[in-house]
Amino acid sequence: MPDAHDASILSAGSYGAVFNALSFATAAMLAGTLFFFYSRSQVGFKYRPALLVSALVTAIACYHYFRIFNSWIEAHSVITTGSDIGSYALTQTTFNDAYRYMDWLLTVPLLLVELVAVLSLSKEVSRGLLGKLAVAAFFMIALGYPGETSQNLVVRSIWGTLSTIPFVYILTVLWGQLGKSLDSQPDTVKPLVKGARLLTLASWGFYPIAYMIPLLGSSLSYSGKEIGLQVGYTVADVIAKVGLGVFIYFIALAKTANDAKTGAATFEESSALIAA
Ligand SMILES: *C/C=C(C)/C=C/C=C(C)/C=C/C1=C(C)CCCC1(C)C
Repeated sequence: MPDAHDASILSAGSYGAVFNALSFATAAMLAGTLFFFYSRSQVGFKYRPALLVSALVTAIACYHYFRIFNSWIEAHSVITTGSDIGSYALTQTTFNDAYRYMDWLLTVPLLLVELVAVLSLSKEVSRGLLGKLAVAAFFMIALGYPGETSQNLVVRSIWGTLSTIPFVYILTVLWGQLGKSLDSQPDTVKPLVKGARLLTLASWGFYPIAYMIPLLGSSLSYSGKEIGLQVGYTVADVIAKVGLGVFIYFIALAKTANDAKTGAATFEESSALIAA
């Protein structure tokens, strides 16, 4: 039985904070999936794939959050005797960090598809851009993982720094390309594109910050590190996936309305919109 000085004990409040964050994210991802999937019919045909990709991202994340949530439960058990009664101790089952990284390997390239779709580039140019960004995303995630699973803070810092190189590359390219696209976006769409750009920068920027929390050193308890990391990644995930999806939905809606006005919509679309 662990004693009161055991660094790996979680208070009921700390355990609950992560438990609730994971549960909330599972629900948010499910709600996002249903919303993005069923709102496709409200936008023009060419914008539907982007909404479908949003739904795929949240569906994949919903599955992983369900697994992470269960892993969190299995990795801790409530202490029933002694002075720490009511707190939580680690069990023999280790909490599985790999679910998040597996999730990112799938969802980050799909989020890049959503963001590049907003640019309305020609097929060839967007394919080339997406290829470069996807390769960078792979390295960002693959280089972060060895640091995430290491207990050694020096090792964590080195991998974290290496992972930051492709990370900065991705954000710089996206920021520039989205900025360049503003000139060709309809007026009603411009503020939405700016919003999507800011939301992406802010939410993606949150991951390396959460990653650095355990680097605050030995002064931080197991519970402090684990809460910072898990709640931090969870909040960032909900904003980066559901939040971006909502922006993509509004961008698609505004572009659909604009196409109808300028006559760029197909005949079927125009009549469907008039009927609606
Ligand atoms: C839906 C999931 C998303 C948008 C995940 C994004 C993840 C990152 C931007 C992760 C970045 C990292 C660094 C820049 C350095 C430290 C290691 C990572 C992998 C946490």
